[in-house]
Amino acid sequence: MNVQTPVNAAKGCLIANRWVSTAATIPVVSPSDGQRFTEIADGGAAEVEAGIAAARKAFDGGDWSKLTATERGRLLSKLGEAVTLHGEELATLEARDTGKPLSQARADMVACARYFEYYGGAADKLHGETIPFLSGYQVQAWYEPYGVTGHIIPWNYPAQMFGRSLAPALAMGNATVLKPAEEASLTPLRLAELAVEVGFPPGAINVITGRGETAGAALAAARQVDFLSFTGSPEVGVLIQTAAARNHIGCTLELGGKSPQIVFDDADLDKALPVLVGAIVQNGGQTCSAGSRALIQRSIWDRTIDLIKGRFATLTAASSEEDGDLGALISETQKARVEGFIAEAEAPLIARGQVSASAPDGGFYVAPALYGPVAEQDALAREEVFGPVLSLIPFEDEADAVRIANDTDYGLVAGVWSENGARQMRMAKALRCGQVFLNGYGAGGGIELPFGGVRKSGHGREKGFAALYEFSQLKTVVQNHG
Ligand code: TXE
Repeated sequence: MNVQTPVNAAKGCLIANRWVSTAATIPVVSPSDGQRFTEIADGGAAEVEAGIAAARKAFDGGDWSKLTATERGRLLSKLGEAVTLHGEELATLEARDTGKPLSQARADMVACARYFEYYGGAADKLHGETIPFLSGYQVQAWYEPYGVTGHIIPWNYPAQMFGRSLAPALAMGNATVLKPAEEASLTPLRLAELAVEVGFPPGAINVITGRGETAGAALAAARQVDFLSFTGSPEVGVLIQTAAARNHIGCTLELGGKSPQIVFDDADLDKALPVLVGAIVQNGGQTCSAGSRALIQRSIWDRTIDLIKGRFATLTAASSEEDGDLGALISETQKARVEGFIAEAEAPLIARGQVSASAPDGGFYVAPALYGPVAEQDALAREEVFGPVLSLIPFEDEADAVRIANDTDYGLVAGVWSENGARQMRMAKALRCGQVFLNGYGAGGGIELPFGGVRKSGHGREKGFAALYEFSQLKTVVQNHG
């Protein structure tokens, strides 16, 4: 692939607007061909400490702290414009670093820019409250930033996650320290560099690349951090919440899901089926909100399978440049994990897609797989595969659909397909999750829409105004003027 890594993409960690290199580095491998093509700094406790110190300085009297909300908003909007301007360069870098199709990476950059545009506009819109109280008193409640916020993000949507996690925190005036995933740090580094170019003062955005168990753990444990935002696995989510508890600070956790799409016998299948397939193929199924379970009413089971299996068999995994239905998975480890689920599947295989004949050897490709009927207790019905594997599960009626949909430890997103409006609303109320789509499925889209889960999917809400509330704390000011 004829792609040049931008010169500055891997200069080191970005601390107080300067590149800080480390002696040790982490190799960066292209998932499309398994070849190493650059390296990133292997930051550890020292770099994390320096990043936090820079953020502290920015927040406690530095130039960042002197900006008005409107000025912060302008900077965010400018960064959004810069992302749009550099969209093709960023998308190419993202596709190479993650293995996703170039068209998907381009869509990711549109979303990334949109986060900065949205929160740029929102920065001066959270007005606080006035509260009627005793006579002779004036009471106000202010939304204040926490201070230094720590952000640990995963590898599936590095550029989008950079925007989703940082933009609302910055809009509220926090100074940030970000630890991207070691598998995919290049676009976060380039985005941080663009932030410097558009004028973010030193310390507002610090990016420390490194491994989870070193840099990530140091950031989570740091006493100088006032709030943590984490997206990743439930196992590490427990570590983050424990670290936050030790320091008596709050955190938001977004930990993935086993999200159902529920298709009733009165659904418009022409509309539903392409979305059903798209929601598991997008990003190779490596999406927290992937629709990895399709619950199909038994009365339309045979017809639905006939329609879906033809489409599934044509799905092709290809190199990011070839731009197939899906790309390579992020790593050898992730490929092995997904293949493990496929090897141990107990349900009948209905259809399998393919890997493009021109996909380079050594890439981390997995052909999509469609299974059904999947028994409710099977791993495929309960565990997050995080790959292109769709499980079809039959149900009898509305009550049965609710029971099966809610019978996992996760609860992130759900889709309901039915032409019956009253049923849609009953289902929306009964489903135990953070987001419900009625006759549609967002697979994580919608910057304006509050997003987050329950139980093993995590807690707290990102996106929309909800994220501004998450990244701020209320201070109640009571004045006696009597
Ligand atoms: O996640 P990790 P992994 C799920 C998905 C996937 C599985 C494993 O099912 O197959 O998790 O992925 C940092 N202290 N999701 O192993 O390890 C790490 O460096 C602090 C769903 O990649 O949780 C990275 O930056 N940080 C999910 C981030 O945590 C630590 C997206 C995520 O990595 C750390 C990704 C530690 N001890 C995976 N250990 C979603 N919700 O979308 C690791 N990290």
